[in-house]
Amino acid sequence: MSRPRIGAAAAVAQLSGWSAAPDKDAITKTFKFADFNAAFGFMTRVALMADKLDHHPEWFNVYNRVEVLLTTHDADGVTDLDVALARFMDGAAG
Ligand code: H2B
Repeated sequence: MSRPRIGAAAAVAQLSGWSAAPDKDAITKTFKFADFNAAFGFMTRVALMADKLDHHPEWFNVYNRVEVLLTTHDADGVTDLDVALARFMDGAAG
């Protein structure tokens, strides 16, 4: 059972620093940290929560930068689960 799709525009309106992705219904944000240790600590905290929610990010890390894209594959677009994970990420980034 997939959740209802709310769409990227509705999601970014509830968040800060997140944008609608250009080519699919998804939201994106780039997080910057002091160094790789801080970036990977963030990714570790997020990974544990993502697995608990059974909702996983698409992301790319180079050194202190983590580029994140959130969408719900089952719904083929953005749902409230993406908003929940985005909020958790914002909190985990400090
Ligand atoms: N993550 C995301 N972002 N979207 C999904 O639809 C999704 C997921 N589905 N993680 C989950 C896993 C599903 O594939 C498993 C079988 O529950």
